[in-house]
Amino acid sequence: MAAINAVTDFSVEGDIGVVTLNSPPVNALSAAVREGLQGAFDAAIADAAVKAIVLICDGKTFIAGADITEFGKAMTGPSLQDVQNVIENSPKPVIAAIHGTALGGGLEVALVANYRVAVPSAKAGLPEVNIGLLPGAGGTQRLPRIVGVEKALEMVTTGQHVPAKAAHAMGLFDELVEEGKLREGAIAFAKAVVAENRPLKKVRDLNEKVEAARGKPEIFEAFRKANAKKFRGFMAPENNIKCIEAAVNLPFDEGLKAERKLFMELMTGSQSAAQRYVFFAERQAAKIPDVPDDTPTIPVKKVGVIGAGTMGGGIAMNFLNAGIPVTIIEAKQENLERGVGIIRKNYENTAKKGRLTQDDVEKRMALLTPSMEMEALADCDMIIEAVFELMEIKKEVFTKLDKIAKPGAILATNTSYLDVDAIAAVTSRPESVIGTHFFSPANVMRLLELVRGDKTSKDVIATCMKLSKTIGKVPVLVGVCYGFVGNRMLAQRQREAQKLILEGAMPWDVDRVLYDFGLPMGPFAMSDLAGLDIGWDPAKTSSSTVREVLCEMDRRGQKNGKGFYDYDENRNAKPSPVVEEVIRDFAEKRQIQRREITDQEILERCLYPMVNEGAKILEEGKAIRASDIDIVWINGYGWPVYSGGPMFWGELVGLDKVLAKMKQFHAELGDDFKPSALLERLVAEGKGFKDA
Ligand code: 3H9
Repeated sequence: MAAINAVTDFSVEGDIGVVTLNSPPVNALSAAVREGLQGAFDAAIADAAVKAIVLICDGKTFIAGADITEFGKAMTGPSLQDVQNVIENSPKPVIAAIHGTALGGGLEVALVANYRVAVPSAKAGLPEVNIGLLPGAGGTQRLPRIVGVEKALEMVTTGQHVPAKAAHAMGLFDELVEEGKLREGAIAFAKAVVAENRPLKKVRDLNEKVEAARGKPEIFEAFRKANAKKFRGFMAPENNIKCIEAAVNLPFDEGLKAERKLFMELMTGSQSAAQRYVFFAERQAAKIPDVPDDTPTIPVKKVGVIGAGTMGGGIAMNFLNAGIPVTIIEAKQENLERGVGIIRKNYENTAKKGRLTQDDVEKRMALLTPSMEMEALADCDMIIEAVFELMEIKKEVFTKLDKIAKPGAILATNTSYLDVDAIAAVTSRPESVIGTHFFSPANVMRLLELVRGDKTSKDVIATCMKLSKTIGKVPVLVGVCYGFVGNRMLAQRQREAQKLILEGAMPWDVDRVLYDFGLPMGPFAMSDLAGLDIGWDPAKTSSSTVREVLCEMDRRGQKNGKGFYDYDENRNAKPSPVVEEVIRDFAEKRQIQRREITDQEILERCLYPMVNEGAKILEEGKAIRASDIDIVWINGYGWPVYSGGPMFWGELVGLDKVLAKMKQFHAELGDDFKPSALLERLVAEGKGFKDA
C-alpha cells in the first residue's frame, strides 16, 4: 500500500487498483481529499498492471459531500470537477464501493464511476437543498439519467437519504454485497467487469430517461404546484428543479453550465449561508463547555412519567419509540385509561398511514406500564414529572418523588416557565434535578430545552443531552429564567402584537407580515388554533384584553368557528368585521389614538425586541451561545431556517440597525424597548454575537 497523501492510499490487488480514502469524520471532499483522489487515480491509470479501479473509504462512511467548512474560502488544490474529469475519463473501469452515506459531492463522485456497489446498510442522497444549495458537481444532470426525472426531482428537493435496497431497485447502485465485506465484494465485482470485458458506460451518456420527459413541462409544473407550500420562501428547491429541467432540455455539457450558474446563485446568497450556519449550530449545541464528551452518564433503562395528559402521553411516546420501557402515573383511573387510550390511538393512526405495523404498535404498547401508585416509579432511572404547570403542585410531587425514587435517578420537571431551582430545593438531591421543556406535540416536535439548575450535576446533564438524541430530539441546554429561551423571547413578540392591534394594525395585518417573513403562522391565527379560552376563567373575566372580550362574546377560536377570524366549515379564515369593531372600541375606551401602521413597523416591533431579548439572555448566561438560541427558534417555533434564527437574522439586518431602531422605539414607546447592554457593547465594538 502506498500513501498518496495523508488521507489517500493506493494499492494493487491482483489486477485491481484500490484507492482508499481516510479523512475522518466523514471523508468530506476537502482540498487534501481532492488532491489525494487525483493523485491516486493518476497513479492507477498509469499503472499497467491495473485493469480496473475500486474507490473505497475507511471509517464510518463513504464520502459524505463537499467539505462545508471550506465554503466561502479561497479554493486550493484541484477542483472537484477536475477530479471528476480524471475519474470519468479513466480508460479503466471505475467502481465506487459504498458504505455509510454517499451524500452530495460524495454521490456525485460515485456518479462519475462506471459502477456503484454498496452494502445493504448504505444510503445515498443529494441533500444539498438542506443547506440551501443544489448538487453543484453534475449531480442534477447525472441523477435523472439513472433514476428518471420524477424520482430525481423528489431526491434533490427533499435531500432524502435513499436506503441501499431502494437505490439498487432504481439502478443507482449496480450491486449489493454482503454487509461487512465491501472491499472483497467490490474487488470481486471489479474482477468480473474485467473478465467479462464489460463496456465503459458513463452515466452522462445515458439519455433515455431524460428524453422521455422532454416536451412535457407539465411534469415540472405539477411538481411545483404539489410542493408549493413546502417550498414557500426557500430559493434552493426552485433552483434544483430548474437544474433537472436543464438536464431534460439541454445537451449534457450545457446542462452542467446551467447547474453551475444556479449553484453559484445559491452559494453567494444569504439563504445558504444561513442554512449552513444552522447545520453547524445544531451540532455545536450538543457541546457543553464544562461538560466534556467523556463525562460519565447514567444508564437509563427505564423511564417514569408522572401525568398522562397531552404532555405526559407525548413524552412517554418518545421513549417507547426508542424501545425504552415507561411507567406512566395518573392519580385517577379514568384519566389514566384515557391517557393510555390516546397513546394507543396515536400509534394506530400512524399504523393506518402505513408508517408502523400493527406489530410495532403492540410492541410499543407492551413497553408501557400504567399505574396509579407513585411507588411504581421506584425502579426508574429517570422520572419526568408532567403535571399541571403550578409551582405548588410540582413541589408536592417532587417532595413525594424524593422519598420514592432510587438514589441516582434523574428527576426531571417538564415545565415551560417555572423555576427549576425552587423545585429542586424541596428534594434532598437537587443535583439530580433538571428541567425538560418538551414542545407540544411532544412526540413530534424536535426541540427539547434542557434546563440546568444551579446544582444540576454534570452527569445528569451529559445523560440528558445524549438521551435526547436517542429519542430523536435536538437538545439545547438553557439556564433558569422565566420562560427559558424560547418562551421568554416569544413574550416580546406577543406583547408587541397585542399593542399593535390597538395602535392601528389589525390581527390579519400582523399575521400576514409574520407569515410572509416565513413563520408558519402569525400570533392571532395561532391563538385561534390553540383556542382563545385556554386559561380563561368566565368567573373571573374582566374585559381587560381584546382576547378576554372575544371569549366573553363566545369567540373561542377555530373550534367554534370564530375567534380573531371568522371560519367557514372548512376552517378557512376570513378577517372578522366584528373583531375589527371590538378592537376599535377597545382602543377608544383606553384613549389610544389609532394611526396608520406600516408592514415594516410591524416586523421591526415584533422581531427586534426578540433579538434584544436574546442578547439579554446571552448577557445573563442563560444560553451558552447565540447559535443555541437560533436552534431553539428554528426547531421549536418554526423560525424559517433560511434566515438562520433570530440572532443570525439580527446580524444579517445589522446589529447597528437593530440597536438604532430599539433606541428610537425606546424614546417613543417606553421601556419595553430598552436596549440590552450587550447589544450596545457589540455595536460599539463592531462585533457580532459570536464574540459575545
Ligand atoms: C456538497 O456536497 C456540494 C456539492 O454538491 C458541490 C460542490 C461543488 N463537511 O452529523 P454528524 C462534520 S454540499 C464538513 O454529527 P452523523 C460535522 O460537522 C454537502 N464537515 O455525524 C461533525 O463535526 P463535529 C452535502 C462535515 O453520523 C462530524 O462531521 N452533504 C460534513 O450524525 C460528524 O457529523 C451534506 O450535506 C461536511 N459535508 O451524520 C451531508 N458533514 O464532530 C452533511 C459532516 O466537529 N452531513 N461534517 O461536530 C450529514 O448529513 C451528516 O453529517 C452525516 C453523518 C449523515 C454524514
